[in-house]
Amino acid sequence: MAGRGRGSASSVAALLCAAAILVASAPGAEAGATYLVGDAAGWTRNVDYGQWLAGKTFHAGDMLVFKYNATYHDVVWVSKGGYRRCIVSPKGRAPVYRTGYDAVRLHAGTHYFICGAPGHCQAGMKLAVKVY
Ligand SMILES: *[C@@H]1O[C@H](CO)[C@@H](O)[C@H](O)[C@H]1NC(C)=O
Ligand SMILES: [Cu+2]
Repeated sequence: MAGRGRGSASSVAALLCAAAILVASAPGAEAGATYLVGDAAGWTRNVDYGQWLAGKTFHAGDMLVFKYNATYHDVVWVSKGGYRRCIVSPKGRAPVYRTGYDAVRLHAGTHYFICGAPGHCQAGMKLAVKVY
């Protein structure tokens, strides 16, 4: 009985220890770089975001900031298919940002963003970011 008690106590200690390690690593994970999408042009039509991406390497924890006029634009985090076909998919489920100044924290993988306003994605408002 006493042994079992000590066993569960040390399990709790191990959990607390693991939690402490997670908390300790969190500040490092947040210390990523911040990128203003499109630099001075911001998030708008007729910008070559492929060119903006050239030479940049993104890491988990980095942040993208989309700056735009919210009267005309928004930011929709879509699937690969949504990006390729310029459609918001899956319908109604993709995160949509529309404040005009949206910061998005990136995790590892490839992430796809488009503007949801009619015709804007086709006019170049699309961004595919590979994150390491
Ligand atoms: C957005 O565009 C509208 C209409 O052209 C303009 O009145 C407004 O000042 C713009 N907002 C920003 C933040 O530029
Ligand atoms: Cu737009």
